[in-house]
Amino acid sequence: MRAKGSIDQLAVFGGQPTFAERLHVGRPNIGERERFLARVQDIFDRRWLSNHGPYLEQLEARVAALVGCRHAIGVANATLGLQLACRALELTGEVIVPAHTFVATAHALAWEGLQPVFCDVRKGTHHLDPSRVRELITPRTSAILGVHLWGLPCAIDELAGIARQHNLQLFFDAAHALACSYGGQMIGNFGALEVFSLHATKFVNSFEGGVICTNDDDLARRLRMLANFGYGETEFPECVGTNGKLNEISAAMGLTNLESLGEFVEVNRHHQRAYRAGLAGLPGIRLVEYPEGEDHNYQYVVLEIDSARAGLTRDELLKLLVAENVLARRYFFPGAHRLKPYRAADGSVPHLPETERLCESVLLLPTGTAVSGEDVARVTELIRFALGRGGEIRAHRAAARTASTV
Ligand code: T4K
Repeated sequence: MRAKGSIDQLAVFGGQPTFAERLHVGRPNIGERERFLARVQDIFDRRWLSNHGPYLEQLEARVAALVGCRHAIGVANATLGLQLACRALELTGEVIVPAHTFVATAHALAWEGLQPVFCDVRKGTHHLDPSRVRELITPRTSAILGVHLWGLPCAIDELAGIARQHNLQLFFDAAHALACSYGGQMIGNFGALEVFSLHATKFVNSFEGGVICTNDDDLARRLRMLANFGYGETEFPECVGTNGKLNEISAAMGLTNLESLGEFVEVNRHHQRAYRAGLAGLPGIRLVEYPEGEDHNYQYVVLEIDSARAGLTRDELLKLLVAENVLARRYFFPGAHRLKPYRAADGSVPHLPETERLCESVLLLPTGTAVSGEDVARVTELIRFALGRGGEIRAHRAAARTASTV
């Protein structure tokens, strides 16, 4: 790793990349390997590979204890978890959802024959704007699906008030929010149900996986039945169901990683602080904050770049970083409302100004246990170097372009 002395040393202009190996956003955290491998042996010895095995039971009990909820139901992934939720809640017609989210949130609805109605986020947050939610309610609306993006809770109380007033279901995509709290209570206890992701890129992973949490006994029973081909307590299926089960290897991985949760959070928190300190005072740069007094997993380092003040646009900075082997990510660009499956036939898109602004300005930086403190220091140094020389970099690029066309 080498520090840059001048802009022609930037990799984008032909210099040596700062990092010899790529730094990723979403590199998996891996807990105690020996413990996981012992569990794999156990699975082989027991010859119980799936269908509600003992490791799944342990995983579910551990998540329920962490969240403090009555039911935690392990599923194959969070997307399927959201789909099962739509079925169990018997949703119809339209569901109000943010566009500033991973496309899986919208896909889960569309896959279930529901229409996602994209809503803007509240200024200063990355979450559903309750006042805009109200405006979008029609006679066809059956539910509001909030997303706790970056593990930060959305406006749960306000959304619950709206849902009550209009007799709508309220449930949450909590893919990012395991081990996070809202008003001192753990996420997983709000709305009708909440769905966590245990995908490889999440801070606690089970390779692929998800967990649905609810305090509603009847809903839990229906969710389990739907995820198991419609089988309930009897010999024959009670309804049409699917296969949403989590296998034992995944459950063992999830369980093993949950045992290291505290350590993962600590590393994430440490990196979060180092990024904040390293980027402090840079004009046009804001790091999304994790407020004191709540539990957070700190799994995302979310940068907002105001290009007018920062000297470079988000995409210019991204290009520079990628050339240096820092694979920062534009989560989520473009907004779900602009993606092909959700664009109107006439090309029109809903008016979501705050979502558009975020989609143009957000950049996620690498964190987690695969990233070292020294890596974080180098990345912040690189960003400071680049943003302090925005004008020079643009001029250099323009000159290089002119030279190549001569
Ligand atoms: N709701 C929200 C708000 C979500 O963010 C997600 C998923 C869901 C619902 C659905 O949850 P699941 O059904 O997946 O349980 C990734 C993940 O695939 C996805 O789970 C995640 N959100 C989303 C934010 O990110 P991509 O398309 O960005 O993945 P990919 O392959 O580009 O990987 C991301 C980075 O991680 C890369 O730099 C490579 C690195 N990586 C990835 C994997 C899988 C590794 O280093 N090792 C790995 O094993 O979607």
